[in-house]
Amino acid sequence: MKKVDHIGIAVRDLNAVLPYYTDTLGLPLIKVEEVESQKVRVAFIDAGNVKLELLEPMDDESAIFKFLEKKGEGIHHIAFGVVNIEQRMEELRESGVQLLNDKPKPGAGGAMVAFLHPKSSNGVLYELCEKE
Ligand code: CMX
Repeated sequence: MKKVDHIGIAVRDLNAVLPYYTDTLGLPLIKVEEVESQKVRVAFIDAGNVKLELLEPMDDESAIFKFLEKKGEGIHHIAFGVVNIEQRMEELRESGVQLLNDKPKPGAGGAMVAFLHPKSSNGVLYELCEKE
């Protein structure tokens, strides 16, 4: 793993929470985008050494919708930057880690992403993310 790239935070209403981050906490907004493959609208916030990814569900099929229903707003996942995602996935599989994707999927910011099941990561949903 290179380092933590971002921390994912589930929110019900992106526009409603953004001023807390940008005005109250005074953190710069990097960008807002829709990630069709994950059915989420996301905002990336620059928190210095790490980014915060605020995730709003686009519909009730989104994993974030289900998370909000069960657990409410809060920290959803931690994403590690990796250099070669396919290789890293294979190594983790060989170590007995359960992956939630067979292959990497397109994620936010043009990255390729894959998730590790929280059941095989001691209760934490981890994401691997490879950027060009
Ligand atoms: N962190 C930690 N544990 C989590 C979790 C999370 N974010 N989401 C679910 N869980 C736990 C549940 O609490 C549950 O545990 P218990 O059985 O002890 O109650 C277990 O995982 C299964 O949860 P579930 O609600 O029955 O299963 P779901 O159908 O909600 O699936 C998960 C959960 C993680 C497999 C699914 O959300 C998934 O495939 N996630 C990967 C994709 C994703 O999260 N996309 C959104 C982010 C996109 C982005 O960053 O762009």
